[in-house]
Amino acid sequence: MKTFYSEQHRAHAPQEEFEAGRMTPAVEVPERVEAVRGRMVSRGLGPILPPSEFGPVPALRIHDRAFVSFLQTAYARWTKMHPGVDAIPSVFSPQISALRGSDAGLRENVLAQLGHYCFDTGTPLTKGSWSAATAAVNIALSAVRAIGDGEPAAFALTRPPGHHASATQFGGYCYLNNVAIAAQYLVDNGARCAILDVDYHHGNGTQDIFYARDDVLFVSLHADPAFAYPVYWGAAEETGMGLGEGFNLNLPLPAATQWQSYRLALDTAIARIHAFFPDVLLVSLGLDTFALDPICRFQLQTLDYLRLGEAIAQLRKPTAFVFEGGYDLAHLAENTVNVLEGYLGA
Ligand code: OKP
Ligand code: ZN
Repeated sequence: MKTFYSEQHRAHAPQEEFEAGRMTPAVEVPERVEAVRGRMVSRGLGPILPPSEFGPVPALRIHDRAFVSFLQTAYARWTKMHPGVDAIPSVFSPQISALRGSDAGLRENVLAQLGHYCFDTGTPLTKGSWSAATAAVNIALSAVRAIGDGEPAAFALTRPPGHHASATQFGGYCYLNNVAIAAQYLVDNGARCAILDVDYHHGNGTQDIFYARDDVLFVSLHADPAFAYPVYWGAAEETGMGLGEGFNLNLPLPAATQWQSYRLALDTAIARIHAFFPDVLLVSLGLDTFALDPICRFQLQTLDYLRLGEAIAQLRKPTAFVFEGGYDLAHLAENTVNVLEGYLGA
């Protein structure tokens, strides 16, 4: 299996995020991807290749142009006012129309723009965020291009992750939606595709992007937003709208979910994907469902990830795995590679 990877992710190294009223150490750190890369090498899982350059157009098929240009330029503007600290919003754009201002702030003021283009305080925009995020997009695109060129499977070792980013907002450690951009690239090349999101957190950005569409199926297993991030999205009743009604399937699960019940939900997900008849499967591969994950509350074990890979292989579709979350540095690499080895061994 071909893995795509770039060192450019290292430029994005947030130190702290703001959560629950205080600054806490960042968990979405460069060591994550380096650990996985190390294990891919030691297990001999195939070549690790640099991404091709796809230019700005594929990301603009998904993301709003003003949002993208904000991401590209915001840190340089922020750092003039706040040298040496990452950009985190502290004022959010008002939602109640009667209270709206003139939007004048949005034209010039980077703080106003931050609160407009970001939906949480946990996603610092750092000096290297733009360069890492664009490399991650190229990695995801390279993986789906490899599939288009006839590879049965590919692994996009992306960082920062992408599934929380919508067309117009970043958040949840995500800036550009790698998996959505890759899916759109496939659609633009005539392939029908389904996205299976197995990250612990609901992929609200991916859901939002495809919510009114019937040409990309989104299926997600995740912690119930009643108790877990991203809190506003991920309920079972979110089934799509308009043309997209019935093409969004959320399977929220309770805290302390173990493999036995996870597997039942996975069977439901797999049956829905099967009925969609995709040409290509994209997997938003988060490993934060692991029992020892520091920020999550599921109970999957290391060997369960072999079973997860085997279950995904049952679909018998060309598959691109796109890396998302997973924060227990001690086991992340083994768990990730177990999914891929389970898939390849099935
Ligand atoms: C990104 B990905 C919970 C803090 C949540 C944001 C989590 C983003 C996860 N105590 N902060 O889906 O793994
Ligand atoms: Zn996650």
